[in-house]
Amino acid sequence: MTEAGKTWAHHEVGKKLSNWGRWGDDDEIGTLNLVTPEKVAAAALLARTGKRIDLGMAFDKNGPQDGGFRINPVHTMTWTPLDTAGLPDGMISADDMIVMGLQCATQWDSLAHVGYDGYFYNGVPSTAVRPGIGATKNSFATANDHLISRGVLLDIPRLKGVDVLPDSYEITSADLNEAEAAQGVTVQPGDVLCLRTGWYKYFLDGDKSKFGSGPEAGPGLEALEWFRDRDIAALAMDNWAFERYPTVVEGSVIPVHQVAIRDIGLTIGEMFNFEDLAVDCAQDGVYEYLFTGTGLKISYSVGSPVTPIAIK
Ligand code: UVW
Repeated sequence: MTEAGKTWAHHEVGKKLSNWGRWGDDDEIGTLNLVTPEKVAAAALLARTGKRIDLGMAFDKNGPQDGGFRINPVHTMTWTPLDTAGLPDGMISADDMIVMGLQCATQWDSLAHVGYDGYFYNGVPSTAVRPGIGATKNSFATANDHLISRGVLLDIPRLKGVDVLPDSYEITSADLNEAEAAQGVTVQPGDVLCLRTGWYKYFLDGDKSKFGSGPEAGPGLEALEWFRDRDIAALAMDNWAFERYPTVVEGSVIPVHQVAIRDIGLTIGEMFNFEDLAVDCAQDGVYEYLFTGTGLKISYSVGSPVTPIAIK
């Protein structure tokens, strides 16, 4: 499409890679349709030893947010044993609540999170995401039971022999092919691809500014065709912006988000922790596992916090 006569490169890529209509005109979950019952049953067989590796952040005041419109979780005790003191049978209990941005830490973006030209995935108009209500279409609540599948880690810094990819490094389809060959694994339809940049190290080191702003490594527009061709169900990243940042697409801010979410219908994840998983996979040479990351069924939400787990 054009704006004041301008053709946007990423809109053209979006047209080519579009999945609109592929699973019906009313579909709201896009590539998560590729997580079939057969896929889940096969993925379950990858849990061979029961070893669990946590891929998520803690949801607490020490989260990655450093100002701006998203806040770290505010956890409050609404009821403690002090409130139940003196009950005749000695019972004690506790309750709590949390206030947080759904996008504030390890998270999924739903297909109502980002679009362009007035539309979200599958032709859902921008008006479907309403002030005071939320996403009346493409909400995360429709998606979350599909986020159990075969997980595959592609470790790009390991391929390149570094701890963390350089600032603004663009992960290409050639990198993805080389990582598969080096690791002896093939990404298959319906997989949740876990793509490591090493960026999470900055968060672990306490450098929130480096982790959450400025030039960042990630995939660019070119890699989107690879994700579409391989028919992955979801793509989780260990960085903050998901994509190579800043983009080289002139005049755009997050074009890879726009095409991935709006056109391909790809559920994307951010701020996943792949550090322990990367060490474990390098040790045992096994880069596939049962991935669980269902998130929260929050009605009308445009995303969800998640505590994803890899089970080997
Ligand atoms: C935006 O900031 C719009 O997106 P994300 O949180 O997915 O990076």
